[in-house]
Amino acid sequence: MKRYKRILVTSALPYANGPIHLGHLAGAYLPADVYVRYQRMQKRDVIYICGSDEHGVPITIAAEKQGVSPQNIVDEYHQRNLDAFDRFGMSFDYYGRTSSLVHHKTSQDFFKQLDQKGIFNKKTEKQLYDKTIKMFLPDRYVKGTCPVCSYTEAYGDQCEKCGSSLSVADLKNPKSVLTGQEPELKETEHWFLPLGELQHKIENWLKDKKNWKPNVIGQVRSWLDAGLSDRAVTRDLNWGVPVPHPDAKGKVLYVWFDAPIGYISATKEWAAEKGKPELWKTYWQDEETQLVHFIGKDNIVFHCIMFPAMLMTYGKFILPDNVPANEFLNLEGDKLSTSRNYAVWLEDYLEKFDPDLLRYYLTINAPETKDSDFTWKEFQQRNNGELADILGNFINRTLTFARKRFDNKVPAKGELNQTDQAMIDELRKAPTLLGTSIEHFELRKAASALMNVARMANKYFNDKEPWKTVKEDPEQCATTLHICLQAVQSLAILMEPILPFSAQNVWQMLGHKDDIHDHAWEEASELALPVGQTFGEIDILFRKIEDEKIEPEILRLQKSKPMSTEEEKPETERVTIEDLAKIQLKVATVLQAEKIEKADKLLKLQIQIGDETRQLVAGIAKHYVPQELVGKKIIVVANLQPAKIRGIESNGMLLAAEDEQGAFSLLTVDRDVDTHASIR
Ligand code: B3M
Ligand code: ZN
Repeated sequence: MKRYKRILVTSALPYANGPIHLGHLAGAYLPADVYVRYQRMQKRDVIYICGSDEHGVPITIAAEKQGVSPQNIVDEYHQRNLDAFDRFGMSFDYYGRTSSLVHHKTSQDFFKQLDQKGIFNKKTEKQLYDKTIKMFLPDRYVKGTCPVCSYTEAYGDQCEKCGSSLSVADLKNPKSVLTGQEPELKETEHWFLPLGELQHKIENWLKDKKNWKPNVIGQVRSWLDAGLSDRAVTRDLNWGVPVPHPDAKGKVLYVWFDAPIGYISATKEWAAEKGKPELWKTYWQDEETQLVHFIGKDNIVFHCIMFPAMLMTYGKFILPDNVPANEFLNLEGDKLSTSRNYAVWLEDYLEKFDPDLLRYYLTINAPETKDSDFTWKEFQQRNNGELADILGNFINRTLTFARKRFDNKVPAKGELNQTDQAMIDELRKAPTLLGTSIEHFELRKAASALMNVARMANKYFNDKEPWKTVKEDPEQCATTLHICLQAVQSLAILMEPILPFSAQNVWQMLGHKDDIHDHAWEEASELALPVGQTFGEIDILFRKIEDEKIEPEILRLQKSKPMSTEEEKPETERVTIEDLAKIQLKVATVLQAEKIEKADKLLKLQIQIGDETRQLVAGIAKHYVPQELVGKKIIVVANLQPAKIRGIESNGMLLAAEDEQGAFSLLTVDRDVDTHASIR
């Protein structure tokens, strides 16, 4: 395998439209961090670049939902995600954001360069257009009836009910999500990257990628076998990098054109921050750089076909040496779903558990070649049965025994017997064993190998019986503890990439005053812990996790677990009188009604129920003007959990009826009962 002068590592830029969850970590971020930490311990020239992906429809949809601007959304989540990553031990050298000026300029330069080379094909095509708001509609902005399962709320690109991926032309009676109007087809011109014409170059570049993961090569092969087609690199959107072309008014760069360029602009920002603004070129434009993209499998086509095609046609840039994409992480046997809050959010996790426990479990259970499953029970078992009982136990019993029996210092070793030598040989081999796995992106294997070193060390401790030899053969006992302490030091170095926080803790327990990162990977085989060194504060490294800490997490997920089709409640399911009693229906009078800015389906109502006034938000703006509601008696569910809709508190829900023809009416009373009335 070619040895490069330097390594440039990137991980996929997370959309800044929501918090980070375990699926993100297992897919792209944690594997990259483990790999980079290892390369740093090998004292190699390596930089780790990431950042927020702040354009595209995911951002504008989040903004629409919350009734705020896209900039508000990205400002919030860029910082929240960066903070959460930092607490999780992600060691980026730079974490940029694609709304930055440097990124806008870099992306526009990239586009102009390709355009001046005549790379793009310009084509006119018909797209759905909402004439009410004069906006072309991206797929997620169109809803209609799914042609496969007749679900009436299917999106233009996917039906969430049957999972079919759709093209917007497939939808029956499409409606604009923003106005509810029927969109019309309107011509618009876009710039296309001619991937079809570039296919032979891409195939030629890929042909020597023999060390790529089979799941990655397999997916790329199927794209190539199907024949690549041109990809539009511009969009009719008002949020994104404006297209630098006189004919492109109102158009922005397609998010998957500008986002990968985000790796380059973030490297530019990193170099400028170091006071060496030209340094980025050494990483991106020198063949002695090994470029590695860590991503999830849904991003393979963009990192193995589209971005390399862009880099090739621009010229001067290096191409990815490897793209070790991971598969997906499932949750308690089901697919993660952010829309249903069926996820474990990193921020929530960090409120309750230490980062290293999750780093270990997501590494040893990583979805490297197939999807894997996160369960809280296995998380607990891996912590209790491996981190605590094997690794932590060995370190703690060694240090406490040496503190008690050898005056809190490292004892000198005496003559070695076969068992001693065998343990020393294992320690000498360990850095290469783990290092080779990491170099080949087999991090599950590296995590297992780390735990096996700790298993062997525990066995060595047990076989040597220092609790006996301390009386019967003190020199033998000293040799045992000397070797065990060397094993503790080796384990501290070997665990650093996966368990960085614990590694530093062990380093300090051994009495070192410096930072473990000042040391090198190979020291794990040198057994160089000095005789006579005094230990630092000794503490339990991994505490057991009790059931009562895990159960609430399991319960929370069960509540938002997606209902499988057979469990889906049939329409005619009967409810009991007790079920009905749980719902508190009340008569209310509308005191005030007003529209909500930028949310033309919603009205904000102040209502009176008995002696209480409260506010609720209702999606009735299409059917009622505010003034006609004042004084009206309506029926509300009074004991519904309060919610925030577009950032506005809504406390309750009014009842209304709508028929197939779209006729809509609020439920009300036909006689003048007052608002103290209870409904039965
Ligand atoms: N923002 C994240 C995703 O598709 C996407 C990655 C961009 S990497 C240049 O999950
Ligand atoms: Zn469907």
